[in-house]
Amino acid sequence: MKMELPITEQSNSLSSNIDIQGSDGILRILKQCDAEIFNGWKQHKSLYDFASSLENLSIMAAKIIKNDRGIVVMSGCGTSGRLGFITARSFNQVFPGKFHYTIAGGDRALLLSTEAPEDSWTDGVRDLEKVSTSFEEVLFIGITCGLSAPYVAGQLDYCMKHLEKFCPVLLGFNPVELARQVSIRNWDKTFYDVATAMRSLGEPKCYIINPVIGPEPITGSSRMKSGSATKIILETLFILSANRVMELEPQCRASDIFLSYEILLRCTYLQSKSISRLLKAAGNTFCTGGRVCYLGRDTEGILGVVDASECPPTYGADYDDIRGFLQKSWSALRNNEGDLSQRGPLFNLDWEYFKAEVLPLLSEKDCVIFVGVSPNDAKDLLQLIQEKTCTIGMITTSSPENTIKDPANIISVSISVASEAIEALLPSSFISSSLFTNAASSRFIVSLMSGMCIKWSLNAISTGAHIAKGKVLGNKMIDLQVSNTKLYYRSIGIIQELTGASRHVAEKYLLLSIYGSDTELPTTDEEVLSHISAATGKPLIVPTAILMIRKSDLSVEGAREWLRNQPVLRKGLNNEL
Ligand code: S6P
Repeated sequence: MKMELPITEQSNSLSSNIDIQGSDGILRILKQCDAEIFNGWKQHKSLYDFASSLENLSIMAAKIIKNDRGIVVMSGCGTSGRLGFITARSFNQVFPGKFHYTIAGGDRALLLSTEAPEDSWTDGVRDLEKVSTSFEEVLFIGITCGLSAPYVAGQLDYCMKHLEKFCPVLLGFNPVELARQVSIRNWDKTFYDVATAMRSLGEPKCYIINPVIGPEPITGSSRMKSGSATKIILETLFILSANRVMELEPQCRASDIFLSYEILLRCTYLQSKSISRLLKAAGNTFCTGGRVCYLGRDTEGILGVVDASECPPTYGADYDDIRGFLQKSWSALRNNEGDLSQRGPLFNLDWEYFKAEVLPLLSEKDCVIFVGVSPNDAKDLLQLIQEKTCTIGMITTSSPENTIKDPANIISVSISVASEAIEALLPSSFISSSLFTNAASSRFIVSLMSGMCIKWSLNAISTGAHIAKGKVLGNKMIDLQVSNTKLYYRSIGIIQELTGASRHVAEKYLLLSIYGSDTELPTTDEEVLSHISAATGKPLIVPTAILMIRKSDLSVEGAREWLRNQPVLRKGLNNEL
């Protein structure tokens, strides 16, 4: 029997021709796909159906936050881990020291894609034990959009063995039936086993928050809709919890908060015209061999760094193709391991580093985008960038009465946040709490809202620019890195789908592309892992395999040469695919 693909790995029918759209068309499709976060998908339970579970969970969270020896831990791999980190960082401003995170691969993974540690369930357990050891009560939220990451499975299983201390929560976007059933190295459990065990235990011992929000606009790119929904759910949960801890009346409701985010989505796409101009500029930059730099500060700047960090595994991008810089660097991140800038140039985030090392290399081919900061607030730097004649953009948010005036010669995306969104997210009682001053609380809520709009805009720009560069075929990423088991099997699926080849042939050509010569198909998990380590860091693996199957007379070298001359695969094959 053929297994149904998890919804997070399915192809979205709304975006099947996204690769041949211009920038306006790309924006229109992304808008429709993002709307599914709120509208739901087919017969499945939608975001709004989880409102009451989140309200119940917020009672548990509030109890744990009030306990002197209680903490919240959020954990995940790749984007999921980064969003856990960002949420912990934000809510520590409200309840200092209460929010913690673990991320597969440690803090280096906040910046660089280290996809391999995702496969280790034991690393997950080790990291969770470390962060939770000196506490007596822990709300653990394991984020895995695909219900698939072994790192998170190990942690959830550990929590279930220690229910006297942990309340485990699984956050993801597939029904439990579609949780991953692939075996996990050195373990007798699959993700599916863990998820079904959680389901049997049920609330209030543990929670599964898994609305179905429909497939991603770029197949499998969970940084997009799933990442946005993760941010919405976590923020909703902790706004509700903060209300409870502060014993505020009236308590706000989860569905009202969801509605605010829905309004924010509309506010963002009302700026489609200007986002589209910036997307086009970034696309032109990539097509002419230039680089895109985000310059941001605070949470918005971190979202820029995160958006850039996701492009290498998703599109095979080079780390310098698109890179984020953050004012005040690591001290602004407030991460577990502190300043990592000594680890090498890729760990240098600071604007000062940008000024000294990157700015001198810029030219008219390049594009610099200010994120969450008006270039007028960085006048000296702006002038230096203007002298380099590169394209300059900015993305900011503001309340309607406080709109930022667009500076000349800058492609400006200025998202004006509707007051209805602010009102629902900012319950009056929240403002008057003694724990949080009025000004601090409204700054906090505005930064959550602004972050959401900025995430949607940046995702659209970086995705659209890679589409322009030919890194998407139909709606499939075709130059992904083959750097963990999920991506290995996803690559085989993409090759099969785009060539009609059997699974056997698709895997054979994948290995041919990795090694440049015929290789036995793996029969054990260990062999799969060694193919993954051979593939890690190698460019154009999947497009090369596709091309060799489609043009049967091409050698590996011939296919690579062909791709160097014609990076847009569909165009090169005269729309045959
Ligand atoms: C996805 C991103 C990846 C995933 C990571 C975790 O766009 O590139 O880094 O976040 O693989 O996936 P999941 O399904 O466990 O959240």
